[in-house]
Amino acid sequence: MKPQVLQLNPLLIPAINDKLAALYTVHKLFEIADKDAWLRDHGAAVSAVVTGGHTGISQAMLAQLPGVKVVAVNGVGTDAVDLGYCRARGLPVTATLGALTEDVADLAIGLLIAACRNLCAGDRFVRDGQWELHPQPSAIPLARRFSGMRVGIVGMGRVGRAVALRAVAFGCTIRYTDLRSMDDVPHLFVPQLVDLARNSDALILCAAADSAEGIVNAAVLDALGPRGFLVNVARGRLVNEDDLGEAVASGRIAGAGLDVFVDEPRVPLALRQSGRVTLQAHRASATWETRTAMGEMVLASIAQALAGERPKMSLTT
Ligand code: 8YV
Repeated sequence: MKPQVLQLNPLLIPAINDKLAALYTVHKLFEIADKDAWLRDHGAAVSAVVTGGHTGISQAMLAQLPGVKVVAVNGVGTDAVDLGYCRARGLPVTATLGALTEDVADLAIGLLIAACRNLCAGDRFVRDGQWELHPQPSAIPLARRFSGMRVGIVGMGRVGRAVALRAVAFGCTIRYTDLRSMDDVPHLFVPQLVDLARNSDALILCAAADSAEGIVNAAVLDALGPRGFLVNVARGRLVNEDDLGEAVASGRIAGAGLDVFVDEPRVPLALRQSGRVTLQAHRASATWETRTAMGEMVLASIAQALAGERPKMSLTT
C-alpha cells in the first residue's frame, strides 16, 4: 500500500501532481466537503502533509495526524506553522528554501516600477480608449523615476539580497533593516524601521512574519512620506492595513505595490479603490520555473522523511 499524503492546497504543475500521485495516495483536503469528518476518520493514516506557505497547518489539525512524518511547505514562509510545537514533536517542517528567491525579487522590482510609473493606470488609459479622447500629453500626470531611488529593504535574507542586487543595477542606494546588522552585506544597516523609512524613497518588505506583525504602521508610513512608495512581497500582516489604507487615501505616501494581504483573498476596499496602489493576488512565486522547482523540493522532502532520513530542508529537526 502506498503511503498517504494529505494535500492542503493545490500544486499547479501537472508533472509534480503526477509524480506525487504515482508514489503516494494523495488526499486533497481542499476538495473534501466535510474536512473535520475526513480528518477524524482518516487522519491517523496520513504520513505526510503538503501545504502552502500562506496556508500552513494548524496545531489542531496536526494533533489529528498522529502518524505524520513530515510537513512539506510548498513555499518559504513558515509563519502559518507552529514550528515550536513541531520541534517538540520531532516533526520535520520543510520549506522550499532558495527556490523562489529570484521570482519574488523580480516581482518586488516590477511592483515598484508599476507603482511609481503608474503602469496600470496607463494600461487602462489606452485600453479604455481614453488616449484617443484625450491625446494631449498632459492628460496623464508625470510619474516618478525609479532609477537612482533610495531603496530601504526590510529583511535582508535571500529575497532581500536578491532585491538589493537588482536595485543596485538600477543605480539605487540601498539601506536595510533586520534583527541585526550583517557582515556579508555591503549596504548600510539601519536598526530602526522608522529611520529607514525616513531615509528611503521606497520601502520593500522581504521579511519573515513569524513574530513581526503590523510593523509598518502610521508612524512608518509618515516617515516614508508623500513621495515614498511601499512594496510588500512578504506577508500582509507585516503591515497595518488600516493605516496603509488611510495613508494612500490621503496621499500621505505616494503609492504602494502589494502582492500579499492580511486576510487573503480579501483585500481592504481602501486599497482596491486607490489609484495609487498596484495589486497582485499573491503571485510572487507563481511561475512555471519556480513552482516546478518548489514541487521537486516538496517531493524530495517527503521521500527523505518517509525513508527515515532527516529532510535536507527541515527547519525543525
Ligand atoms: C507561495 C509563499 O505562493 O513561499 C511562500 O511563503 O507564500 C508563496 O510564495 C505559496 O507558498 C504557494 O503555495
